Amino acid sequence: MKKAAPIYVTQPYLPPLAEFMPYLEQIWDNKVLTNGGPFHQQLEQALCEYLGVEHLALFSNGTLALMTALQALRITGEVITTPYSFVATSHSMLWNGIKPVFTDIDPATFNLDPARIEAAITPQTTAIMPVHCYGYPCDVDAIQKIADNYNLKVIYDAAHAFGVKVDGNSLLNFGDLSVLSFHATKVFNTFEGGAIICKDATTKTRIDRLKNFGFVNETTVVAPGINGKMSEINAAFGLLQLQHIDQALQRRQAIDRAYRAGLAGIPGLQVPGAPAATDCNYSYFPILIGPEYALSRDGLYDALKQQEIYARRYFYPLITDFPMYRSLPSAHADNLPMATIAAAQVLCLPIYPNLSDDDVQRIIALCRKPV
Ligand code: T4K
Repeated sequence: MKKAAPIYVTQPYLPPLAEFMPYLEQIWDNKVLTNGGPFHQQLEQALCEYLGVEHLALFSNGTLALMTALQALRITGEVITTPYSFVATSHSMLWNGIKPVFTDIDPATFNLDPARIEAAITPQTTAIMPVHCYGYPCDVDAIQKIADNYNLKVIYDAAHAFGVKVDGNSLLNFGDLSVLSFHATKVFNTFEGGAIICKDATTKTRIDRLKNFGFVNETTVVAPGINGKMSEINAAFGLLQLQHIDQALQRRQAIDRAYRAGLAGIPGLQVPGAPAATDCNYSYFPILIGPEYALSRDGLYDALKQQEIYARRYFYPLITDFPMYRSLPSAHADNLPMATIAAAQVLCLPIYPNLSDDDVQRIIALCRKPV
C-alpha cells in the first residue's frame, strides 16, 4: 500500500501557477519591483474593500508591522500583553526598548482577560497589546473601556484575524491599530507579508513614512524609519490570492465542521470555539486535552507524529518561558495560571484548504482511538 504523505499543521494555499504568470509578465515589463509600485497600491485598496477597513499599510512581514505600529504611536515604557502568543508579539516590544508586562488569559477565548489588566497598569504603562489568538476576538469593548479610563493606546496583534467579523463589523476596526500577518502559514498569505490597519489618513502617512526609512520626499527624512515595504511580487501574489480567498475560507469552514462533529463526546477532549456573533476564519483548530483523555497532550502529539501527522502545540512554551522574558516579575507562572494550563493542554490539529476529507476522518479516528 502507498504510504500516506505527511500532514502538517498547515499548508499554504497556492492558486494555479498559470494564473500568476500575467502578474509576473507585468512586473518584468514595467521593471517596478518595489517602493510602492502599482501592485502594492492595488493590494492596499483591494484589502481595504475586502476587509471593510479605512486605511491599510502593507509590510514585508507581520513582525516589522508590529514593531512599526509601536513606533507609529510613539509607545514607550511598559505595554500590557499576553504570554499566550507567538513570540513576535513581545519581541516587537524589546526591539523598541519597551518592557512587556504579562497578564493572564481568559481560558474561554485564550485572549487577555480584561479583568486582569487594570491591576498591571503602572505610571509607565502607555499601551495594551492584546492578540486575537486563533482569530477568536478579544473582549474589545472591555479592553477599550480600560484604555479610555487610563489614557492608553490599544494595538491589536491581529496576525490570526484576517477577515474575522463581530456582529458584521471587521474585528480590525477596534483599537488604535491592528496588525495582520500574511505569512505562508496564515489564512491569507503573500509568502511573507503583513499590514497595519489604522483609522485616519494622518496615521497612515506616518506609517508609510516609517516603513520607508522615514522619507517624505527625495531629500527629506522625518523619522528613523525602517525598510518594511512589501515587494511587487508579494503584492501581486496577494491580489491573486484575494480572488481565491472566499473559496479557501469555505473549505476551512467545512473542515472545522467535520472536526467538531467527529470529535464530539470524547472524554477529556474539549473543542473550544469563538464566541457567538463571530464570523470566523477557521485559521487554527485548537483542541484541549484534559486529564480524562486516554493520553497526555504530548502523548497525543507523539501518537499523531508517529503517523506523520504533525499537529502543533501553539502556544507552548509560553512566551514568558523564553530566557529574555523569564526574569520579569510578570512572567512568573503564579501570575499566569490560565495561560499555563492552556499551554499544557492545547494541540492545534491540521487545517488548510487542501486537507482532504479522508485525512480529516483519519485524524478524527486517531484522536478517538489514539492507542
Ligand atoms: N503575531 C502572531 C500572533 C503570530 O502568530 C505571528 C506569526 C506573528 C505575530 C508574526 O508574523 P510574521 O512576522 O511571521 O508575519 C509559524 C509562522 O512562521 C509564524 O508566521 C506564525 N505566527 C506562527 C504561529 O507559526 P512556526 O515556527 O510554527 O513555522 P513552521 O515553519 O514550523 O511552519 C508550520 C508548518 O507549516 C510546517 O510544519 C509546514 C507548514 N509550512 C510552513 C511554511 C513556512 C508549509 O507547508 N510551507 C511553508 O512555507 O511559525
